[in-house]
Amino acid sequence: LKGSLRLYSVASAPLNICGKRYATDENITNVTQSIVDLTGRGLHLKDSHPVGILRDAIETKLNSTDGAFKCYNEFQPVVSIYENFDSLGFPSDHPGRSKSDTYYINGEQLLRTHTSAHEMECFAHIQNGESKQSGFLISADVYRRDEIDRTHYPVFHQMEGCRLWMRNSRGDHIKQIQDDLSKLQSQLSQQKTKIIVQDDSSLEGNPKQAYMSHNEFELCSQHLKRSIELVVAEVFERKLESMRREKDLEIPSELKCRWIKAYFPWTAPSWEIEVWWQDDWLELCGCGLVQQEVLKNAGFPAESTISWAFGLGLDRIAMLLFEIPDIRLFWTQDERFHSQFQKGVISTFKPYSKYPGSTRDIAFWLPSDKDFKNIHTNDVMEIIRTTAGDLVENVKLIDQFTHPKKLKKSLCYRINYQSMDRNITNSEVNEIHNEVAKQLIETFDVEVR
Ligand code: FA5
Ligand code: MG
Repeated sequence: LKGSLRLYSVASAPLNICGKRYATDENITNVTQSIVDLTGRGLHLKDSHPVGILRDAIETKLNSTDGAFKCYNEFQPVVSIYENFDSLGFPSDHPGRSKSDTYYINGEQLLRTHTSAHEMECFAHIQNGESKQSGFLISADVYRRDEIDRTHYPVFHQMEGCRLWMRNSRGDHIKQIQDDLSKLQSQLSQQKTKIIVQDDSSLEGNPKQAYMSHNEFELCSQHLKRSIELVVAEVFERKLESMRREKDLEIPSELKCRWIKAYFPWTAPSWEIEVWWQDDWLELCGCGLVQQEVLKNAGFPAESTISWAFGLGLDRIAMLLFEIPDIRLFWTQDERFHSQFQKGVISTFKPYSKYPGSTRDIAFWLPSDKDFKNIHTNDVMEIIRTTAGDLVENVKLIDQFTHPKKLKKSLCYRINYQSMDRNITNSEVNEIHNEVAKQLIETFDVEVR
């Protein structure tokens, strides 16, 4: 296993991330320089970048009802393991913690895998009076080790949203949530696009927390669901309107959504919302009522609050709204991309050119003394990403088999090389592909077939 860590341990030198230095640990660090290079780009802050335009549209809509949300958009990507996992009640064996899924900097710090990592801190700002608002939105870049294709990139963007009410024995908060909910409902009814909701509200296997009354639970979860539906109605309405303008098509004015049961360690009950879009269900957002444990960690006395949270992925929605065919385009520096978008406008991306791709296979025997499971697909992806950067469009494991006599295992990956911005020559592809092979041999001791 030692060998497999060599590439990831970016020497034993400290890492410089967004202007700060972080100690590394050769047994833990798996952040590569190519990932460090993606930190601090702040795409969600650029008001004429699709991700930034979408963030702005959602913030504006959610704050148009009662201005309850304080917006945090500049949190740094390095957080503690405590903030990302423990404070949220992640069990110690949760798969999200594994090194094959998460970028670790050292034994205490990592690149956040979701914006929920900042929930506790923002709740604490409400608790200690630093924020006078009863809710907040957090938008940021998040990092996950993952496969490589047109909808997956190791960095994407999320928006976290939370709302909180203080409980009291007179039940003032009940009146407050009712008022807040009716404002929300009237706003939702003014949207031109009607949301048709499927909601199997069964709580089987997804129970409410015992401390809240059924009425509190109902009001708070209605407020959560209507808030998210408002976002969905607004965002898709803009898309439907631009389709009406730009395409001569019969465009529906209804949108089908469904709420389905989910599980998150720090919310109960939990749900996900999916939207029916171009003949498929698209997952947009996870959410739920916040567990008392998190609010206690933020300084609130037990059972003194009732609160909801959601976490929305911005990139997939932005790809759909702006008709962006490949997620790598968000990261390009090419002006032909950036000049197409302007603040506040959802427009359709016009591809400036389609550059041909070039496919190469790489097949190799795993070292016979090593269990096949020791090489995680995400580790192979990381090597390809580090070596070829944004010139990889797609990687697939296309074949694996075990030789019956030699008891050796073979894997074959198919890599499609393609640039978003220019033509790449055959000899350039060959050179990169050879380098990928070399890195696989050096790191995993494999035998290329
Ligand atoms: C979370 O990250 C939770 N933190 C969400 C949450 C917040 C739940 C608050 C409860 C309360 P999940 O891993 O499902 O959950 O990601 C949330 C959303 O991010 C998804 O619904 C999806 O829209 C988006 N997303 C997840 N993975 C990717 C990816 N690889 N690429 C693009 N978008 C993604
Ligand atoms: Mg999910």
